[in-house]
Amino acid sequence: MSVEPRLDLIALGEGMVEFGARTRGPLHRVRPYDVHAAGSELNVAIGAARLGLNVGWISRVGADEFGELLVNAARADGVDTSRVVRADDDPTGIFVVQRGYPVDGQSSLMYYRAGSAGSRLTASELDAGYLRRAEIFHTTGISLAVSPELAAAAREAGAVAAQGGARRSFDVNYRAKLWTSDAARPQVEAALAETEIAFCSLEDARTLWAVGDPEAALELLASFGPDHAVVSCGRDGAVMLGPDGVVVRSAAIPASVVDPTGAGDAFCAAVLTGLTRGWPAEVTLQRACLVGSIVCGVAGDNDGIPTLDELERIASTRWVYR
Ligand code: KDG
Repeated sequence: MSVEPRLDLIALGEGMVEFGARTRGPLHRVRPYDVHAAGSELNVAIGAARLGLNVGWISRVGADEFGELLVNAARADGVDTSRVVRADDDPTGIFVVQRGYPVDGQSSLMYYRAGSAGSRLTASELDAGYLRRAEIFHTTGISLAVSPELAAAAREAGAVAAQGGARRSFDVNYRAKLWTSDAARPQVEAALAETEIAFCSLEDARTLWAVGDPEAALELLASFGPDHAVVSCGRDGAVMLGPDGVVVRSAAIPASVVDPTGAGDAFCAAVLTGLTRGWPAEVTLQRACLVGSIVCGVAGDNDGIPTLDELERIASTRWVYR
């Protein structure tokens, strides 16, 4: 009997097609759009695969053109999509990005995902044998927020993957358009209690727990249970706490922001790659900040994520990390 190989990472969550406004301004005046594959967990899967990990993505997409687009995008980077369910009756979700308006340098997202195929993934559609092959299982607060079915599927998948020996990775990824902070807090805390590697932006820590100091946010995250905690602080870089109790810091790499959406996912993919490949903690965090900054400068959630070779080349030409 052949034993299926382990996967470095399995990410679970809804993929979405992004319509990113090409021009700044209110969407009712925007005409041209760029179309990209997106969705937080899919971004992480694509990013980690591009950086060299062996990755699977679990999701549900419509049996429609946009479902095809997402699956093709994942496959193009070598992500295994064999456990992506095709739904005949539900459409693939989309979102539209308004850029640089009303606040310069910021984007806002409009979701068209109610009743989408991805929001209707159920625990009964999971392949337990596949999940047990994961070294790391990753999901985010978005999956908890989108629908009760998807939240239950994400929790069940994490539990099964952990039985198979996976470390569970969870990014808080609070989205105010999906739920309130009061609704999110208890569910996010419960997820963190069942997580080994936790990610949170300082902005989300502020929103959910009124914590605005990076190291206090790290401690808070770790207090829920994870042995690895990472807090991204935008233009102020990032901090990471490892199982050895050592806190590592990295400055942000200045970027001229074209599209910040997806930068947090790219950052997360790079941290998970560093942890998997045994990079030193400082290198892991610096590379993750660099990847996040590169992604901010490129349109699309994951289009700017470099391959490992590209990343090393870029790192060696930027004076900060020479
Ligand atoms: O992190 C990027 C995501 O916000 C984007 O891809 C859309 O998945 C998405 C969401 O639910 O916000």
